[in-house]
Order: sequence, then structure tokens, then C-alpha cells
Amino acid sequence: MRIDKNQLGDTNKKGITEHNERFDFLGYTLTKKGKDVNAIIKKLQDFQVAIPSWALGAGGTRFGRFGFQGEPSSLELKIDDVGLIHSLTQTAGAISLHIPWDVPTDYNAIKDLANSHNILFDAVNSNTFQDQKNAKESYKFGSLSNTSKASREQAIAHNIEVIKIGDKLGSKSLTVWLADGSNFPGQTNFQSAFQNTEDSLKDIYKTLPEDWKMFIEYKPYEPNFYSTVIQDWGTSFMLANACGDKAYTLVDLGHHLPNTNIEQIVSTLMLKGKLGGFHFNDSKYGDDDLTVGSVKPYALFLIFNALVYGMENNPQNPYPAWMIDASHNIKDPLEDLIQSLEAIQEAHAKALLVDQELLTEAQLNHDVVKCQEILQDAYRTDVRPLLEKARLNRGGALSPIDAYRSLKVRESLIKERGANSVASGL
Ligand code: AOS
Ligand code: ZN
Ligand code: ZN
Ligand code: ZN
Repeated sequence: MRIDKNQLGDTNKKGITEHNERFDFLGYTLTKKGKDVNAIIKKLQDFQVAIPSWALGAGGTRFGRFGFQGEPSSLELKIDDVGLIHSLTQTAGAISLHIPWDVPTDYNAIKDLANSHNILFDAVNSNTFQDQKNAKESYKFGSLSNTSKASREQAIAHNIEVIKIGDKLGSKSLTVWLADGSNFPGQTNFQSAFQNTEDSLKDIYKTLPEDWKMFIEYKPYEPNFYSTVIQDWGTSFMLANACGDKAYTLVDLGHHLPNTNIEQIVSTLMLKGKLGGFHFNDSKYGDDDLTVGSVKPYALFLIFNALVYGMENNPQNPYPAWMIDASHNIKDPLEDLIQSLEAIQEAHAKALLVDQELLTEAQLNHDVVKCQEILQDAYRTDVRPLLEKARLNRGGALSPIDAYRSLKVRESLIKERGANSVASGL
């Protein structure tokens, strides 16, 4: 199924009067405070977040998986799902593929399909955390860090293959996330694991096309529970520097030990021009991959404040690649992704309201109370009318969730694909 603009026009009519009232009031208040409301809306309209192909079905946990009816069973259907999210939210203009789960058979047909939905191919993700069917070597004891040269070489070759596949689709970056690590003290030698990883990454890096970037994702634990080779941003940063200018650190919000100050990490990386990619999600205990903004919305706002500052003040940092990295156990994945996009744009809009000049002045005066007031004034503003306006301007839905439900999108997908359709790759 596809959603056309006429259908949205009809569903949008219902709430438009109320939207106009709320927008006019907010616009008036913000203008009085000296804000350029149109410039903020333009920034919201331009902000696009990639949807990962693996978030479109129910992922489940190691204890079980409760399927979601009408899941996309092929790459084509996954692109159609992102198309649906994009037509409603106007914020999901890209898809991030996972190889070998999403290898295209007909590249031109896949590119045409994505194009018909106005969707680009963002970073491609390699997979060396599972043994693939008929693979000669195993990753049970690591991939790029493995003590076995044959395993390392297989993992390097796979990443190079992923770059080639992405290149044919128009992707411009490779994301490397490694499950490499150890489960027990003494199991591995930390220094040789690091050195092998650095050498392997350099071999992959050498094959990157000129206009490509490599993102190195870090994570403190899981699937290994004693040590992870690329455990934190410092390790990723060192590896990126060892590789070269086209290698960057990727921050996934769920990949930090409890209470880590992520906004400070973001700031430092952008100052050094090394924040390449970003995975949005939320968490309570670990890498929970929950709906963005569902648990710690204020932390998300503070992180966005650092991101907005960096985008405005750090030309040495390239524009980061944004992606939602989520997993769905009990919600309709499409509804959850819509909620995540809303939370992302809400935090983004609030960060755009922060008066940076006043904040700098208050910081220089050591006026701690004022500093907090400035941040919280922005955070406490209900910015939802701005998000609505940005969506309407681009031809999206006033309320994406309401439209998704009133247009009976899931029901249509189940009718088209069948109740037992399972997302490919999972
Ligand atoms: C794993 O924890 C990382 O977040 C990865 O970015 C990603 O979820 C994985 O590559 C998907 O399989
Ligand atoms: Zn991630
Ligand atoms: Zn995560
Ligand atoms: Zn993760």
C-alpha cells in the first residue's frame, strides 16, 4: 500500500483548526522572544533520519519472538515500509541496509523503488557477529580482532564486499559494529585484540571510495560480558584516527554504561571533527533499543543541544549520519518508529530554541542559575505545533500516528502480505 497526498489531506482536515490556533500562539510567543520561527521550521523540515532495515519487523529477545503480522519479507517490502513512514512523517528520507540480510538482486529496480518513495540509501552495515551459511571461518572467537588470520581475512573481505554493494546503491558510508570481545578474564590478550582490530580496519579503510566515510561504533558490553574490543568512544576515536580522515566515531545512545554524560562525548567528538554517525534509541538498563525519548527525554534534549551547537559551530565536523537503531518486541514497529521520529524532532526543536548567545554570556558570568533557566525554558516549551507545521509544509500528516491508524495501514499490510509474513533477515 502507498499513502497519497489526497488521503492525508482528508485526515489532516480534522485537526487543522486547532493546529492553527496553537501554532499562531506559539509563533507569537517565540517571535516576541526574538526567534526566527520560519528558520526553525526549515531546519526541522531538512532533518532526515535513516530507518534501519532490521527495525521494520519484530526483533524479539533471546527468550522469544512474538511476530508482528504483515512484516516485510523482502528488501522491496522494507523499502515500501520506510516509504509509508516517510509519507506520514516526512522525516524518514533514508534507509540503512544490513548485509547479508538485504543484498539486492536487481540494483536498478531497487534504486527506482527507493527513488519513487524519495528515499536515499544511508550507511551500509556489515555483519560479522553471526556465522553465515557455508562460511569457511567462524566468528565465535571474534572477527576483525580474531587471533586466527583466516577469520580476520574473511571479516575484512566481507566489509569490502559491503562497501561494493553500498556503492552500487549510492550509499556513502560503512558502519562497522563488532561483537568482538571476551566472556572471561584471561580469555584474550587485550593488546593483540586491539592491534588486530586496528590492522583489519586499516585494510578495510584502504578500499573506501574517495567520497565515502567509515563509522566505527562502540559498545561497552553484549554479546560479550567481560570485555569488548571497541568498548567506548575513546577506543573508537583512537581507531578512527589510526585509519585516517575518512574514519569517524559513531555514537549509539544505548551503548553507554549507566549515567554516562553522552552530551559531553558528543561535544568533544564534534570539537575534534570526529562525530560521523548517530544511532537514536532509549534505554533504562543497557542496550535496550527502546523508543527514542520514552525513558530519558531531558537527556535527549541535552544531547541535541550539544549536536545543534556542534552543527552551528564546528565546521571541522561533517554533517552526521542520523539513524534510529531500535528493536521491537511488543509494539507495531512502524508505529514505534513514528513515535521515535516525533521524539527526535521534538528534542531537536527544543535545542533550536536554546538562546546560545545568552547562554554563553551567562556561562562567562558564572551565572549558574541563569544557565539552567535558559536550557529549561527551551525544554519546557511545547514545540509540537512547530513539528506539525514542518510536516504539513512538506506534505506529511498533521498527526502521523492518528493518520496511520485511521488509514488502517497495518490492516492493509496484513491483507496484502498475509498474517504470517516474517521480516527477512531476522
Ligand atoms: C549493536 O548493538 C549495534 O547497535 C548495531 O548498530 C546494530 O544494532 C546492529 O548492527 C544491527 O544488527
Ligand atoms: Zn547501533
Ligand atoms: Zn542500541
Ligand atoms: Zn546496539
